[in-house]
Amino acid sequence: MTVYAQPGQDGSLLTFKPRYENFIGGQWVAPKNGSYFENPTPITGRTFCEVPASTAEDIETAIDAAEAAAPAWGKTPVAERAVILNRIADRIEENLEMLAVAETWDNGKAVRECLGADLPLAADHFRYFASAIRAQEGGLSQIDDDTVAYHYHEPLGVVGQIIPWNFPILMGVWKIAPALAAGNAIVLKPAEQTPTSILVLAELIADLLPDGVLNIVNGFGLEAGKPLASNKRIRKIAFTGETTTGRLIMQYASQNIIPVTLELGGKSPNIFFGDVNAHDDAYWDKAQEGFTMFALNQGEVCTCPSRALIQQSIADPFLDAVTERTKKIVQGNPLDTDTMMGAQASNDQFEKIMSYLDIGRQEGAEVLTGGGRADLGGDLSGGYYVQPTIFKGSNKMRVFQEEIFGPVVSVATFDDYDDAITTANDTLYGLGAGVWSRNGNIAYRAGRDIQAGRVWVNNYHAYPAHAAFGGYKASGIGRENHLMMLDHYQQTKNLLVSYSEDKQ
Ligand code: TXE
Repeated sequence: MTVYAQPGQDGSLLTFKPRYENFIGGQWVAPKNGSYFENPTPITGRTFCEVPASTAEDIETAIDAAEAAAPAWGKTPVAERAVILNRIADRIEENLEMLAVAETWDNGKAVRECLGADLPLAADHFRYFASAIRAQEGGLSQIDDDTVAYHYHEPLGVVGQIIPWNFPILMGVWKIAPALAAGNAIVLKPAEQTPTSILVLAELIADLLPDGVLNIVNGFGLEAGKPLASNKRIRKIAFTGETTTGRLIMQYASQNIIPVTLELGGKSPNIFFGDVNAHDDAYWDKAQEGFTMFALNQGEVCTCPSRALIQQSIADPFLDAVTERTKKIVQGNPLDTDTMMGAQASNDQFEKIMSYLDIGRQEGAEVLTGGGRADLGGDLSGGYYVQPTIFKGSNKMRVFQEEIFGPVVSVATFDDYDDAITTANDTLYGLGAGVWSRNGNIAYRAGRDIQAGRVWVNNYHAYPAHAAFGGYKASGIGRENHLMMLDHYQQTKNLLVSYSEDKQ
């Protein structure tokens, strides 16, 4: 067990600056209007720094810097770009604990998740795209004996990226790594709830990148996000956030005819078929662990398995087991490596979850465990902690249909395969899903029949860089991770060349 010291205290791995600026053109630049907002840590609720409340003017300055940097970066040989991305990965690994503490303090999540997942995955993401860009090839088609069509991948130029607060560094890296690999310059706006840890990362890697290739401008959605997403000078916008905001982003982009990728909400089904207790103890245990994944990252994951569908034949023993297991989830100081669940990322999000706990009860859902605020006492009493909660009810209830984005799972039972798939697909969303069965035919068919972009079979919440991730239905457009991500950051140039010496 390790308990990391709070930033700024004796023995701490980092001290935050009291005030951060925007990162533009390789410099730290104050917002033009001189306005800042306070950033509290969800761990205690106390403000620890302030960051720019930027406006359209700051976005324009950042786009100027990105436009100046984009041509040279786009022409930098891929081997050189790959070296830089690998160096960034090394730098992340060398500073893993410091970054983990920064991320935990800004977002509230348990430090063990940052150490074990967020930051190793971030480093690996840079490595993956460093390799992917070197392995990418163009194409050649022979039109006739004398005529050849060459197909090149070209960067888009300046791209805009708007990221959420649930995995501030990792969601940033998911967008930054492929965009840089493909030769683009970036203007990125972090979420206002978690504006700081990504700046700590930028500070750490600033010397590795040419000035202006990566620019970070903080601020609110309408004041800074909209001017970025609707700017005529960006060539693509990538967004992760709420579905309603995603609709707006598409509208802005349509004015400028630029491509959009959207990672939006989810209400992911996690289906446990009747054979899960017919195997060894290890599999029974693994399936239970798969259920409790709803509490990972305090449930603030777009693929949170927030609807568990359990076959009637195993419902009683399975629910007893997972309820007991959920009660054992350790809540406490997020900087303690024994803590499994930390604080919700903001007070607004905390309030939203609390209101859904009321809605669930009012709808008649049964509370199997949890159902309220977690009062952790002491220094943590001002933080935003929620008990992991299991509701039992039916799929028509609001707690089954609306994204809560908290440590709350709604459980229903099903009779047969068709019933399970119909219920799983009875949702606006289609981002993630889980299937638990050792019957290969059931697992395969269910994986194909569920309308979701990512279906985990006999596992959940794994995010390797080389598996495509993205939504069906209202969960989004486009994919992140995997080689195919490069397509979203490149355009195709076709050179159609005649080598004919025929003079006619
Ligand atoms: O999202 P928003 P919020 C869901 C989750 C959560 C809810 C609300 O259910 O409770 O969304 O969270 C920027 N033009 N997800 O309010 O508003 C904003 O500044 C341009 C799911 O934080 O979508 C921030 O940087 N940008 C999700 C980002 O958009 C705008 C992760 C996300 O904020 C803008 C987060 C505008 N008009 C929340 N308005 C996931 N899929 O993982 C806001 N922004």
